[in-house]
Amino acid sequence: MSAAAAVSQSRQWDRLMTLVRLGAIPGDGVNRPCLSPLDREARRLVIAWAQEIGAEVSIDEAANLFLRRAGTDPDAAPVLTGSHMDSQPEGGRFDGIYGVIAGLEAITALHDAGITTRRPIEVVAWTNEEGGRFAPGCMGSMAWAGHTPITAWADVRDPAGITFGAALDEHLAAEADLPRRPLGYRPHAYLEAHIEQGPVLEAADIEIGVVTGIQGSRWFSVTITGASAHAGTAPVGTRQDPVQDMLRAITALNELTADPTDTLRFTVGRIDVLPNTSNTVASQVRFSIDIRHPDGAILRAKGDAIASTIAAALKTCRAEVKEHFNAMPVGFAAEVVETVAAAAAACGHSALRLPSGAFHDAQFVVPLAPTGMLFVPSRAGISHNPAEYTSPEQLAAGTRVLAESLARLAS
Ligand code: HGY
Ligand code: MN
Ligand code: MN
Repeated sequence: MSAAAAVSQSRQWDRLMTLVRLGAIPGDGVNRPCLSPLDREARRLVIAWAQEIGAEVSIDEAANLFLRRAGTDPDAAPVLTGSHMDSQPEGGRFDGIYGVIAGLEAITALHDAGITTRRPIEVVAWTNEEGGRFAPGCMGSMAWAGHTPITAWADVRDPAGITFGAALDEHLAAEADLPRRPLGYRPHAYLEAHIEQGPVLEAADIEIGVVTGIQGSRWFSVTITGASAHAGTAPVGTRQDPVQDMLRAITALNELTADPTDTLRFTVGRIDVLPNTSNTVASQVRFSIDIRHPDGAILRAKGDAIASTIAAALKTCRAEVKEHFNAMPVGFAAEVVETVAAAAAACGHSALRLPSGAFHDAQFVVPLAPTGMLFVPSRAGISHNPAEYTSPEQLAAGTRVLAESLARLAS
């Protein structure tokens, strides 16, 4: 039996639906923050499933979780697959977790089919890909890849004021029973399965996305400081109102990032106002900027113009702009891209090559090893939303192609 044939659609779906209960929110969504008790409960479930097939479990100092299936050559560089288990605050049931469960299902299928591979295969669950609780995202993969030390984010606070450093220490203490491994290594190859989170595959009625690369993303946080005042007595003409200046800044940024081809993506997704009461002119406003483009030169030019554009737009307040995420566009390795394309053909699934609009941990593995991704369709292209949906059949098709690809890369 081939690895693909041994993939169990029902086992995979049942496991995904079991994990949905950990952080379930109305509308079939999930809110499972990284390094939370819910995250730890979900990891314990995945660890137990991995131990059923004798996989070795370990974590590193960034709390990245690894499930290792031995190969015949223990010294061979492993093939790495996986994704993330943390979700957006109003996330869906499949973003991230599908790639971890698909990786687990792939090594379980190899186990069930009695297939040995020369190389070990490791499934990873990266810490804090989303950046929803602690910004920025991809902290686990950036630390693992040597891109940024994990200590760089120790003082980043979540909305409740808890620091990333404290949350990580608490998490590592709770998982002190798990073997610890050093941070980082060079895998033979990395292949991540993920939902597309966009409309392309569904619109083309295609089963598998052969991902060619990931567009670039830059995140900034903007703090505009004014002076709080009484909403009734303070004349508008004398106010230093950061909310009004924020509107001027965002209007100017909309002009800076206007793109008739709708390729450049500019998003303000988070706004915090202080003191946030209806009858006090705000003292301070903080808002997020997420800007993306597949062309590195354009992303650099537009991102580098953000601070000056804001400064020119303000009337009465001052602004501080900080960049805290900078992931330039990456192209995936032909060796992995072609392996996925060949595996999809071998499994009899239609395939389409496309770039990724969402960023992924794979972006940071690219400098270390031949890297690629495969996508399964998202209904109506919806993601980062409880309505996110991919069918059991579509998920199983992706996992069959993943299992076949891993078997080829690991032999
Ligand atoms: O934001 C992203 O692109 C990813 O889904 N976290
Ligand atoms: Mn994701
Ligand atoms: Mn996401």
